[in-house]
Amino acid sequence: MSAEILPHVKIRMSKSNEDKRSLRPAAVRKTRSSRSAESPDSGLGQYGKQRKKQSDSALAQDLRQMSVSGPGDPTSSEEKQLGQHQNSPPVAKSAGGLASVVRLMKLGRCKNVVVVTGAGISTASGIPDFRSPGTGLYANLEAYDVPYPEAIFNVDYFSNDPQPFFSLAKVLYPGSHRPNYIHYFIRMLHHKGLLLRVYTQNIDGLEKLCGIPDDKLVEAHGSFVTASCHLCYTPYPAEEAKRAIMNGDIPSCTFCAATVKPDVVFFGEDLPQKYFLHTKDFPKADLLIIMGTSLQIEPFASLVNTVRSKVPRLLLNRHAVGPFQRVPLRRGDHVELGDLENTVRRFAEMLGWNDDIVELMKSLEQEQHIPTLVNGTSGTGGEDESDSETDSKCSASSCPSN
Ligand code: CNA
Repeated sequence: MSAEILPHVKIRMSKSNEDKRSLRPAAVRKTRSSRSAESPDSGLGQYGKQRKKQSDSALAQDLRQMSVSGPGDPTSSEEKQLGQHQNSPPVAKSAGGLASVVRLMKLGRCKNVVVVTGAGISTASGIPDFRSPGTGLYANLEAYDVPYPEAIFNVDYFSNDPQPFFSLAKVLYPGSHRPNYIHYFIRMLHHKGLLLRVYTQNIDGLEKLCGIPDDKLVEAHGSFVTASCHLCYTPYPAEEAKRAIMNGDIPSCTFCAATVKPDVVFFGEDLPQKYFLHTKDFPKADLLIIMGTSLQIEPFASLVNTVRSKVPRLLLNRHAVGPFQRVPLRRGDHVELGDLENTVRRFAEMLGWNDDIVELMKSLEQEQHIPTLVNGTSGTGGEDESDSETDSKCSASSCPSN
């Protein structure tokens, strides 16, 4: 299937011309087949040098730990079933899978971890993804009365008829779903001082809700936290927009009377400015973890090709996607297929983090530190502060083996 393009390369009308000029050059549209999207660093890079220095015995140990992960060698019959996606091409064999990545993390070689996520990390919270056969939103769109699935996130379609999106928004609005183990695993990466940034395509706000601070999070496809006119971009109180949408009303702009929508990014709209942090983060990353995404939406999907060429990339998903469908895999690529929550639990157990994550989940849920996102009085402010303090006390090299 070809990748969909979210052409978020224009700057919103409300932004100044200066902004337009400063952002446009960074927003080169990329495709998965584009060579320019491949790693900018063809040299060894920091990670490459470290690998070169690795002793023969360490390498031999790496080799002994190698396992083939994926549908060909599932850990359970359930995962076997889940791993065999209808249209999956032959899956490249992953040398090492989780074990190799865990080993690198325990050796302290992954101190700038970038995480890329999609709707698959939130299915365990009860939010359907787009493309999972049977359960995904695209397979269940009769209720929304749209001519084709993407219409629901098409800004021109919305302009003409906002109702399909507003019906879906009622399901997706933050408030009725809780972060799950996978979100807390990412938060634990931050807590251990290893998270450079998480780039999510999700609009459910669950990363924020589990306490990942704003400065560690890029919500590339926007969120429900703010709202504005879809035509003139005049800001509109998010809480009022939510109230109207939940009541079946259509919020309209106080300036031009066009329909207001939450600031989730539609096809044909711009990505938030924060997205462009990727130009610094990906070349700096020493480990890329990709979770729960079909890597179908551009330009986001091509981000995974912009880490340095020797940097390990770990795909955790139900089936191989994007560059992980290639046979053979790029050296340093690892794939672990199966149910994401099970895989991430296993990952955490191998790192020795499971108890910490369970404890963190319990304390946050019990202490009701779940902030209200829409009214802008997010409780993450206080939490962020304490979490950042924790980070500064936590030496990145010593934490992973804790
Ligand atoms: P997608 O295209 O639906 O892909 C999801 C991927 O996750 C697929 O490859 C699935 O196989 C995989 N997956 C789903 N559940 C599991 C699981 N339990 N274990 C392992 N793998 C699993 O969604 P993408 O995120 O790739 O597409 C990007 C879209 C989806 C963004 O624009 C989002 O705004 C949009 N979206 C977001 C949400 C949300 O915020 N929770 C929900 C639905 C759609």
